[in-house]
Amino acid sequence: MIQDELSKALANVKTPNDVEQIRIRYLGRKGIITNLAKETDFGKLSPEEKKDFGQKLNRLKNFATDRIQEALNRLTAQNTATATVQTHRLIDLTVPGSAGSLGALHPISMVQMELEEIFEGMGFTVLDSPEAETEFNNFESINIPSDHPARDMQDTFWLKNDMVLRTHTSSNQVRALKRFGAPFRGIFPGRCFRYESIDPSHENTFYQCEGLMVDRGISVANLIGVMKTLLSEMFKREVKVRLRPGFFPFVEPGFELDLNCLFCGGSGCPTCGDGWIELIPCGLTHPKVLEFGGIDPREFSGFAFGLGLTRLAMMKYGIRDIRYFNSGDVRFYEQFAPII
Ligand code: FA5
Repeated sequence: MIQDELSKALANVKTPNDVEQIRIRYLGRKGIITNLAKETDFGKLSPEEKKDFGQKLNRLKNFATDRIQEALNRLTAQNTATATVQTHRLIDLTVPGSAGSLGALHPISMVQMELEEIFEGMGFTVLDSPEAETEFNNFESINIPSDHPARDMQDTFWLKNDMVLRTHTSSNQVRALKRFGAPFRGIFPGRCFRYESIDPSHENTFYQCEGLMVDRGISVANLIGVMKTLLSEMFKREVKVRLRPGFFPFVEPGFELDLNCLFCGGSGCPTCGDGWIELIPCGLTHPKVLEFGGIDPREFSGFAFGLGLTRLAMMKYGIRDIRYFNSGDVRFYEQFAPII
């Protein structure tokens, strides 16, 4: 029986191509069912027999067409189910999802942004500045000629083109005065470099934030007022500071503003040594610096400070060793990532 043979053949198909081969074998131009009509001598049949043969042939064609379509449907359903099972094998929906990594700002960037906001609130402009400097800007313009002993305290990296990696952000004082004139109020945060023995509070690459204010009648009272505002806003609490004389060729008088160590409360520890962290050297701008900047020191006076930004970040976040900042240790940085 053609029906039985067809059904048997379709039961074993594995792919749509197998089904197509069977379709061609039975219903194709020279297929078994198609040939039935061709091989029959209709002339010898009575009208009744013709009608009967035609109906049987049609039923057979419909049977074959339906079974073939069913076989195709079955294969498609099987393929979809297999694909679904495979996908589910790859994606285990019961495993908790892994949170995307957002990254975090470096603690120095966070402190710098906070500083900028505080100073902007006091009317200071924030200025960007180059890390590779001329010897003139880094030393001479701020009253440190080549034979001055202060140069020994700030040994640095010299470039082949006679530029230096700046040792401090004070290198911007005269540049800013020349460009903006007086009155002036600005800060220059940035990276500095020194040929330094590294220990818990000294790095060869660290950040400072310079501040400069020049106007008529500026005195030490203005300097202290600005420093107090800065520290109370930064630490959001009372902190103990001390002001002691300090020498810098570009200020007169000069001071060291030290912060009472927040780790040991002033008793002394590996981070601070004697209970105080040297944080903000400062003073009234030396008349020579004003002159280098094209400002008349008889009309204007000013103050400047060079805040140790990296050390401020240490105090703010309780980081006991400065070497973490440049360590590249992700575990350190991750602690500053927002919790999601
Ligand atoms: C200066 O660099 C002066 N230019 C600061 C200044 C500016 C004085 C304006 C007066 C007026 P000093 O070398 O002390 O000064 O450095 C300033 C601050 O930078 C220090 O108090 C300290 O907090 C930080 N600092 C200096 N050297 C290092 C270092 N190797 N590692 C980390 N922080 C440092």
